[in-house]
Amino acid sequence: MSLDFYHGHGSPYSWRVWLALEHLGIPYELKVLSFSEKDHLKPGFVALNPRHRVPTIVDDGFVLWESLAILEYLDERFGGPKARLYPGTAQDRARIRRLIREDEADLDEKGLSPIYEELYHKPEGEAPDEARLDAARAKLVEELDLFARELRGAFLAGDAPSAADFVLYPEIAYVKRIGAKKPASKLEGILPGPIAGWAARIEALPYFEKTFPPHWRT
Ligand SMILES: N[C@@H](CCC(=O)N[C@@H](CS)C(=O)NCC(=O)O)C(=O)O
Repeated sequence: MSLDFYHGHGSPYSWRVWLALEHLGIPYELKVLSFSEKDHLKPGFVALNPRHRVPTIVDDGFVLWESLAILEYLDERFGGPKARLYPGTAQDRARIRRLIREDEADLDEKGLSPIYEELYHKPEGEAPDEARLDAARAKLVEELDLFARELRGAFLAGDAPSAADFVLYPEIAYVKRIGAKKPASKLEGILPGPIAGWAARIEALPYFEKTFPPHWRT
């Protein structure tokens, strides 16, 4: 029986799980929920996940949400000698979890999210808070530099992508998109060379294209 994967295009949390499913070669059925149609609030989905969030998976009747719990579950259940999300020794795996925590708590929460909020979530007619934008941009630059120094070969944990790469990539895709769409963000060209090169390697993965949010192509 294949695994059901409930996804929303543009959700960074869901995108990380999609990349992981592909990397591990797990057969799955993609179920795309439309946020604009409020599919996530419809009774069928809320009955599955009372927190009405993507990603959510159903594996042989077992329902799981929270992207990081899903990544660890997929690795334990389906990871093997050909592909792992948390490869290596206990120390290697602990480092991957540290990078993921830093991505969420530092790069995202203190860098990217405040920029996103200022530029996309302000009430109509309210100008972005420039001081907050500047502080968040400076934090993002600092974080990108720290992550650039965490590369270990082609990817963050060696020559194959890991859970840390799949968690970081959607954030970097947002940096690129906001930079291109909102000049006021001053994010265009902000990626340090090693991170730009790493992002290009993720984008060259054979399964990457199908995971790219279709509404971002315009
Ligand atoms: N911590 C959760 C966050 C998931 C999340 O916030 N998903 C958003 C999309 S980016 C969502 O489904 N929101 C719909 C809602 O909250 O009703 C995870 O890592 O999976």
